[in-house]
Amino acid sequence: MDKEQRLKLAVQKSGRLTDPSLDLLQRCGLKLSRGKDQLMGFGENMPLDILFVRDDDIPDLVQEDVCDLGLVGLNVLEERRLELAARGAQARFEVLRKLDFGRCRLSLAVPEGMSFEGVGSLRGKRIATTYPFMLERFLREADIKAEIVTLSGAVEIAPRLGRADLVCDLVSTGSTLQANHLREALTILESHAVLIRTPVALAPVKSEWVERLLMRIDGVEQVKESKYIMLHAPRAALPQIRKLLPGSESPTIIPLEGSPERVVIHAVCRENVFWETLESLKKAGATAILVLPVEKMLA
Ligand code: PRT
Ligand code: ZN
Repeated sequence: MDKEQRLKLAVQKSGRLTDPSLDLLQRCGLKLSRGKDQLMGFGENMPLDILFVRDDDIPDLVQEDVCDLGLVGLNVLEERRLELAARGAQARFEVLRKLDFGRCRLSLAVPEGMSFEGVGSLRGKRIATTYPFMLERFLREADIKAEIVTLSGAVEIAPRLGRADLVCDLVSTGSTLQANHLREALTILESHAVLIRTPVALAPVKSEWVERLLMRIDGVEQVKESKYIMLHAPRAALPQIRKLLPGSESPTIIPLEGSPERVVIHAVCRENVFWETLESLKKAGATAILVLPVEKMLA
C-alpha cells in the first residue's frame, strides 16, 4: 500500500509506557511485525506502522508531522507545551484520548525533617526538577519566588548532595521518595498516558483509520472493567437484584423452563463485580451465578 496511506504512530521504545502501549494496540486488533533494527513495527492487518523512539521526542515528532499519532505521558506533553510557549511558539499537537495507563503525579517532595505548611514554605527555596517549565508555572501562579535547579535525572538525591532543598519529581508508588527520605508534600499535575495527533489534515483513508482506532480504544477501555453476569433468581426478587447489579442498565430477563416463579438474568455490568456483590445477590435469592469477562464491546 502507498506509504501516504499508512498511519505512523510514535511509541516509547523502551520504558514504562512501552508494554502498556503495545498491549492497548494489540487489544485494538493490531498485529505487528518488528523491523530488523527494532526501530519500526509494521501493522500486518491495519495500515498503521509504529516508530519506536524516546518518549521525550514524541510531542515534536507529532507536532512536526513526522508521525500522525503518538502515545505519550501528559507530563512530557505539558512540559513541552510550556517550553514552546516560553519561546513564543505554540504547541500544535491535539490530545485525542486520555488513557488508562502510565498513571503518576508530578509532586513536590521535602526531606523528612523539613516542615511544610503549604506553598508559602517554598519561598526562597531551591527546588530540583527535570520539569522546570511546569514548576515555573506553578510557582508563578502561586506567586512564590524560589530557585529552580534543572537536572536531567536522579532528582531524588539532589537534597542529600546539597544541590537543592527539596524536589519536584514524578511519583507513582512513592517508594523512591521513601527510600530517599523524602515526603510527598503537594501535587502539581496528575498524569496518565494520552493519544495525540498531528495538527495537519490527514488523507481520508488515514482519517478513517484514526476514527476506527478511537472507536476500538473506547471499546477496550469500556470492557476493561466490564463483566457479563448470568444468574437464576426468584421473579419476586427482580427489583432488588437489578439494584445490586453494578452499572447495568437493562438486563435481559428470560423465563426459566419448568419453574414459573424463577427467571434467568443476563446483564453486562460496566463496573467490576466483587465477591461482596455476589454474596448480596445470593442473599437476595440468586443461584447459579456466573461472572464472565467481556472481550469486546461496540456500542
Ligand atoms: O528513555 P526514555 O526517555 O523514553 O524514558 P524515560 O526514562 O524518560 O521515561 P520512563 O520510561 O521512566 O517513563 C515514561 C513515562 O511513564 C513518564 O513520562 C510518565 O508519564 C510515566 N510514569 C508513570 C512514570 C512513573 N509512573 C514513575 N514512577 N515515570 C517515572 N516514574 C519514576 C519516578 O519518578 C520514580 O523515580 O519512577 C520511579 C519510581 O516511582 P515510585 O514512586 O513508584 O517509586
Ligand atoms: Zn524520557
